Amino acid sequence: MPTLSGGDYTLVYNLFSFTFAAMLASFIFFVLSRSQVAPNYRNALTMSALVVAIAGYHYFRIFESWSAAYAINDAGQYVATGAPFNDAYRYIDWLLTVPLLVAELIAVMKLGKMSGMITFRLAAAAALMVILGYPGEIAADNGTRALWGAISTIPFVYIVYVLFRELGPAIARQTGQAQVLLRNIRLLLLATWGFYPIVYLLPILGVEPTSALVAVQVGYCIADVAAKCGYGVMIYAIAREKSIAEGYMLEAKPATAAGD
Ligand code: RET
Repeated sequence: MPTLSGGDYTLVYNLFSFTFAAMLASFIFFVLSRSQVAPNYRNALTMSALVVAIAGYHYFRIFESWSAAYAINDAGQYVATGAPFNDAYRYIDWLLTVPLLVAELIAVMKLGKMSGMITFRLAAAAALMVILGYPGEIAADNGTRALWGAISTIPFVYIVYVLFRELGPAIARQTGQAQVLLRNIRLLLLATWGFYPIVYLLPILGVEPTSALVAVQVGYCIADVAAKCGYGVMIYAIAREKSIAEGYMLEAKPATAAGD
């Protein structure tokens, strides 16, 4: 681990702390929001809650691992203690959460008979993408990083293909605002997921190792908040919209006193 300036170290430290807080808050939001949607859509919100719970735990561990990996010296620089910074937490987190994220999209679309098979294909491709990316993430040389990155891009492209080609007709069948929201969430998914390989490429693109270490952590944190919390909020909006369109009434309006 390279020696870091106080600014670099605390930037990553604070961002881990913020991301952990975002996951906790999102968990509370998704759990409480379940009752706001029709029973048919509650599974999608449960999956959002699981995603941020799993991520919250892993961010806590990543945060601890970062603290243990560095110690401040007399010159105010952060030097490696020898304790390794554990990147595996992030990949285990993705391995569990990425399949759930695609599953919740399919759950909120309510595709009927098609659901099971599409979920399986997308979830399997997502898991494969993460597994194949890991050897490159921990590789010391850029050649190995590029090789595994390229292999991992194959399932990534497959996911994009399924989302934009195969799900197109199913989205076109949805009505009103739900259709607009589903088109938007698909774009959000592409934009946020597309961010990960770009961050992964930074060391290969010649970004100097210290900056690359900091930028990769900052980049993944931002992408995780958007892809888990932001995406979960959109799933909730779609579930709400569809619940209302299907005539689901949130609890009866409280009786108001005459004259109110
Ligand atoms: C890797 C390796 C390089 C090639 C590609 C990658 C894609 C990673 C993605 C991760 C998405 C993670 C999410 C986490 C949120 O819970 C593994 C960086 C294509 C797309 C959405």
